[in-house]
Amino acid sequence: MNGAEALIRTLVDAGVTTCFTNPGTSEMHFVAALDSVPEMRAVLALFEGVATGAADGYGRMSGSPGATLLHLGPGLGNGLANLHNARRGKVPLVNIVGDHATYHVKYDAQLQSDIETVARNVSPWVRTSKSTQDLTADAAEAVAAAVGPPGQVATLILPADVSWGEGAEPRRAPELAVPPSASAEVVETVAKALRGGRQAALLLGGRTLREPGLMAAARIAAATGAKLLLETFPTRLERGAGLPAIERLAYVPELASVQLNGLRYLVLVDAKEPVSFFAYPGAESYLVPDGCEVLVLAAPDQDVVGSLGSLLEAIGAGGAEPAVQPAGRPERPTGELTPEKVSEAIGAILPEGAIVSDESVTLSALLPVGTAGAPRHDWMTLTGGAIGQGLPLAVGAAIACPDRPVFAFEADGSSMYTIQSLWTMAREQLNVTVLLLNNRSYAILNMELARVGARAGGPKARAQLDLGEPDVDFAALARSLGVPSSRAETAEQLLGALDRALAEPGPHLIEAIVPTMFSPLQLRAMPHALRALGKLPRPMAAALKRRLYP
Ligand SMILES: Cc1ncc(C[n+]2csc(CCOP(=O)(O)OP(=O)(O)O)c2C)c(N)n1
Repeated sequence: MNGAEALIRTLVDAGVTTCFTNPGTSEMHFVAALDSVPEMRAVLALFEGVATGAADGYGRMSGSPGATLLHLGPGLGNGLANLHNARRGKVPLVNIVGDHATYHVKYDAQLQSDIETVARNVSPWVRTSKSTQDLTADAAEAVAAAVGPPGQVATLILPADVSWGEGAEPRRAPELAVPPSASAEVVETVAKALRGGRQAALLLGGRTLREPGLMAAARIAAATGAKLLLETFPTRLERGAGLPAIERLAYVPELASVQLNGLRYLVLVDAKEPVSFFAYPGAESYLVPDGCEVLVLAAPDQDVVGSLGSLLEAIGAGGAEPAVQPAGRPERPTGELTPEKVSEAIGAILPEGAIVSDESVTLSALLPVGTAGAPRHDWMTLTGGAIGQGLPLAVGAAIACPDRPVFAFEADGSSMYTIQSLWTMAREQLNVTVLLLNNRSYAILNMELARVGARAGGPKARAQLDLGEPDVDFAALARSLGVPSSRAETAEQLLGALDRALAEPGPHLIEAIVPTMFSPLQLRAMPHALRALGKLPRPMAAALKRRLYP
């Protein structure tokens, strides 16, 4: 066997069975070897950011690492933003990056670059394989590193001669280590804090956001009166009727502060201490209130769900009745489209078992509201804040779960970073409904412009945030990439298009023309209103926060 064949066989034996590719000359032996290992599915992406984001979506939904095949430093660099999102989401991912043959490096040919330095930013495990004989052991180690926990990006750099060299043998991945649970002492400390009758909250993240973790946390909350919060940008959240409906920590730090205000204990379970997404002049970066003690029940490298189970037992809350979301859908909306009606329309149709990739940016505060009581579904968010993730994530999720309907709620500006995803959806005939939310603006940046205290934007500043002139015709763009499309300006048109998309197999794009969430007047008032919120009495601030950010 040559190196490439043995490498692919090793990956498949370790459970890595899908590779999202954008190859070049240095990866040709890998490409040629694909046909010798039928269990490996290879999916072509027309930009590396699509390949890396799709591998992320695949990993989130299958639980096994997705692989990429990228072309040297520039190819890896093109895929970096979505690898960053995968890193932040603690998603297992194996990056295979082709390189020049080892003996060619010294000539500094055109595509020569320092691949390891590019990789290091997103990938704690990086290795350049030195020989065909070492390659499969390196690959097995890469898979184990990617799986974790915590899940991570592992980058295996594959020189062309290591790939084409003969005499390689497939290797089995090492047994995965069993992650440790929280110690009895930690469990007792947390149980004591929760039982003490003082204001306490559990902040849940990462792998706790599936049914077993959510149910255990909801029972603990029912027994102790502790508050439950979710991290702001979950990697994969199970939600809907019958599951605990837990408040997400708000993106806007003033609103998050209202949620955290008055806490005596904050218990972290696979989550980080809350900090503001950005710094704003005169505002706090660290959001844990003074006088609040942070306790870590379980860190990302531990058995986080098992640790919640131990806490449940220590509290004796196993029989407690968890508060769960009742079933219920909004009425089908009618008339001119508004952000609220988009949320209601989705809530009215979201089918059982749907998978949502949410990159709706300003609308992402509203869309979860309409869908709260819909049948059970999974919700994936922009874990690292680097836009251009939503469409590739939907590609990967649809490949991981071919029997489930996938939705991409996608803001117009963000979509244009990785719009090539539509072509892969068409080629692979993926069951993805893209709801393209077109407000012809980088709307959230208008809000940020007001909030950072920059002076009111002049025409040049405004032009950097406006996406009109020319308007992108997303329906036409989708058709040109092979995806059937339609445009909706009313709620009736949107619902009709959603019904059609669900009835037919394969991908669809619905371009919804939606006004921006905030008027210029609201934007101007926002910084003052948010500042005033912090000065209100706690119950009043909390009630107001719920209206602003449900
Ligand atoms: C890779 C990357 N580039 C740029 C940004 C900065 N950025 C954040 S939001 C945004 C615009 C979002 O606009 P759109 O997707 O249309 O959503 P809207 O705000 O209109 O809802 C930009 C450019 C980013 N977060 N990530």
